[in-house]
Amino acid sequence: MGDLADLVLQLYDIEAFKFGSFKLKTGLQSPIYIDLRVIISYPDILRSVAVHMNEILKRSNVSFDSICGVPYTALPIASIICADYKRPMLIRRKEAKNYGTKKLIEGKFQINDRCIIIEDIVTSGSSVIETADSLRAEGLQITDAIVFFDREQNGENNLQKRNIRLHRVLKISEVLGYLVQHGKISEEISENVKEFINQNQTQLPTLNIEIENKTISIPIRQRFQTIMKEKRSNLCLSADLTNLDEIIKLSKQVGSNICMLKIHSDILTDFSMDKIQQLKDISRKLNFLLLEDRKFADIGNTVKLQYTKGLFRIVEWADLVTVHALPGECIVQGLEQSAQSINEPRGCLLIAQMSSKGAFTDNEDYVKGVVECAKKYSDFVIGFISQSRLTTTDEFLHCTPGVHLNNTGDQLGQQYVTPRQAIDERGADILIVGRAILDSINRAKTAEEYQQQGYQAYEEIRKI
Ligand code: 5IU
Repeated sequence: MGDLADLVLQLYDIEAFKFGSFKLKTGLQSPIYIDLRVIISYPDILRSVAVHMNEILKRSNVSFDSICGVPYTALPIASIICADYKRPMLIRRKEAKNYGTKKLIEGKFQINDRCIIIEDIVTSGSSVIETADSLRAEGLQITDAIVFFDREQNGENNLQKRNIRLHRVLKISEVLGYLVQHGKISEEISENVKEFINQNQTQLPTLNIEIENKTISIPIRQRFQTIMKEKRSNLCLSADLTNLDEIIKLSKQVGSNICMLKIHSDILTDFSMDKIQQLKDISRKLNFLLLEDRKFADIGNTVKLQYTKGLFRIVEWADLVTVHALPGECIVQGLEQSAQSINEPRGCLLIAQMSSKGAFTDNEDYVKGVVECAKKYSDFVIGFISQSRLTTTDEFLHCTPGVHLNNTGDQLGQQYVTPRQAIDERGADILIVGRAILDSINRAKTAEEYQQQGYQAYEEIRKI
């Protein structure tokens, strides 16, 4: 495999690391310039980089089904690892093809496959995150990335926030150490570079939302479960705000902490299909589902119209909707039929029980009927809004509103329990939390607290 110090010296000789004063794309003057693209012209060095990365991969003990290289420099590296060690490879295109299949991911995979990302350099982590987002949107599980070189500009932290562990062959401080040791650069240059790195720590890139026109073909139930597992979140934020611009802003702040965002489109004063598309794009980027809490309650024919027509055209953007089972199974039939017109998976949550005091849903026969209806239409009904565990299997997700850490209720009948109680005593999988987060001073921080407490209790109690 060769010594790591030798490899660093070779990289220095081929000018993969340059020292001086370089103007970066951002306008900053940098005392170091790193460009690993040159390695493709030096087959021995290229192979050596791949071998070292494979070593790290082996040592990480991560089990996986495939490897995905990030274009461009990491692609030849990933090819060598895959060919030498007989591992299946995937490629994520930079752009979807605009002819033929329009695929973004090339190569064979199955939903829930575990995939490792391979990258040459990590600075902020944004290219790894972008690749992970695309792979996750197709149902792959991404937990780890192997990089050759870490610039130590906070990429590790940024990736961790997106639930990706970083494994690297070399850190910039190690490279500087080897080069000083072998007399290639002075102590002073090394210190200069360290100072520059310290002063240029990156934050998770702010979202640059592009309209993404991707088609997701994974069944919604599976997608939901994958999102929960990957993000370690069973938190649904109930964004009961009356302004969609504000919800869009909020979704960027808390998007990485939640598995679902619930809205009431009929309370929005500024609803437009353009704005809801923006929210949809954020939900794709930050990997959460959109739930329209419409609480449909009419006959099949009417709900078909309410779901597809009017100002809101809910079926076009909501991954999930809430539905009262009161009218009988015809309501689910109507919605399911309408959903077939959409080229994306759709589903619903049946309201089995309510959290409000004196709810008329507190009736055993009614609840039994709801469960039977869910079982009959289990392709479309993926779970319940409930206040207790209604089935013994894990097929249906139990979503529970009425959650607050330091309040017991409001003036209008809401009754609260803590996240742990909601899971333990009320059988929740998903916690629906509204005002506890919305009314807090730091919504992002509070969302993170509910995410952590909620998921920890969920793991312990459901033993997942
Ligand atoms: N919600 C309930 N209870 C229910 C059902 C829905 O609270 O039984 I069905 C909704 C109402 C609100 C959110 O949109 O869940 C809870 O918000 P708070 O956490 O702010 O109470």
